[in-house]
Amino acid sequence: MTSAAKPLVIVTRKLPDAVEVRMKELFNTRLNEADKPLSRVELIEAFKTATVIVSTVTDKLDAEVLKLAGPEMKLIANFGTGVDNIDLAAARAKNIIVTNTPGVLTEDTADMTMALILAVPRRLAEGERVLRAGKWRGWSPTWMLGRRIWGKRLGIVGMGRIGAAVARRARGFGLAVHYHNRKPAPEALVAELEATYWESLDQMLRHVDIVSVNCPHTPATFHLLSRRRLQLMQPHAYIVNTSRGEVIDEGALAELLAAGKIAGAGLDVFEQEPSVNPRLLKLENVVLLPHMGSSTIEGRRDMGEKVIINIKSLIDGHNPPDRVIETMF
Ligand code: 8YV
Repeated sequence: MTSAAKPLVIVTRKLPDAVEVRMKELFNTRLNEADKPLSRVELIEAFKTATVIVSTVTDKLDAEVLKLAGPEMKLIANFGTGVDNIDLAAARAKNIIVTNTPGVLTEDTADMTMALILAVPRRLAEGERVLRAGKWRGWSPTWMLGRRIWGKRLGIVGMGRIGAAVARRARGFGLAVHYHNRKPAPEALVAELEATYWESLDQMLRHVDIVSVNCPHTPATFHLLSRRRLQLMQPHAYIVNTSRGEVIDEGALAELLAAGKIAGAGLDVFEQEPSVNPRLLKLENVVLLPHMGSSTIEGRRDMGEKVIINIKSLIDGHNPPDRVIETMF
């Protein structure tokens, strides 16, 4: 087959070199060397001409964009696990398959979550800021005291792959695992983690010392951690989020942190990325990261590999292995 006869694969962002090289070998691939996110007009144009779009979290693929997809358009191979950037119903209406990259970023994201669980109560970023600013006056018995991790209760919101990976790490740090999920986790996992299931998120929030948000963002989880629920947390409690900003009411969180109603927060994700609520930026008791949860060289390579397998499967007439359907969420 000549390259011209191969289906067109449009990649919206710059991917690791090894992934791009392989994609060019296999497909008629249009890359984004400049890594400048596509404008809405460019996205629509891409959907009109391509057979496959490789999208990322920074592409908003809503009903308007999808409705304008051309007859060749068959697959959105999302480079990422979360698919809240894609209107799945609109894709289905156009018979466009959606795939994601589950599994390969579980451990990296869990590591980053654990890093935040440690960093916030132990005031890691705050201490570093003081030192770099040249304001460290030397050791003191009463200065820069954080809170002990060992022996505390961790409440995981969403016991999926990442939630379970966080729980495994947390146990090594002496945390008792509590979790809220739509349904109890499989028995073997509960036994392994000695985890306590809370059917009521409200009740769990009242009882834990650290909350970790690990559920996907869906219409059902938008502002799951609402102002009312955040107010149920104990004033000494902390919250970390490596999932999606939209799961927490960010404005309410900033207010409660500033008022001392919540002790601290570790956030890797935000409601309006790359904007961050300015009130959060002023607080010392928060650690703020620029959506780095899965940012490892190995993780990005594995994500690319998954994307390639999904595209290749479709082109060869097979079912892409990581097909996403709305009822999964
Ligand atoms: C990805 C993520 O880097 O996979 C996800 O859901 O949140 C990130 O870690 C991003 O989505 C890439 O599209």
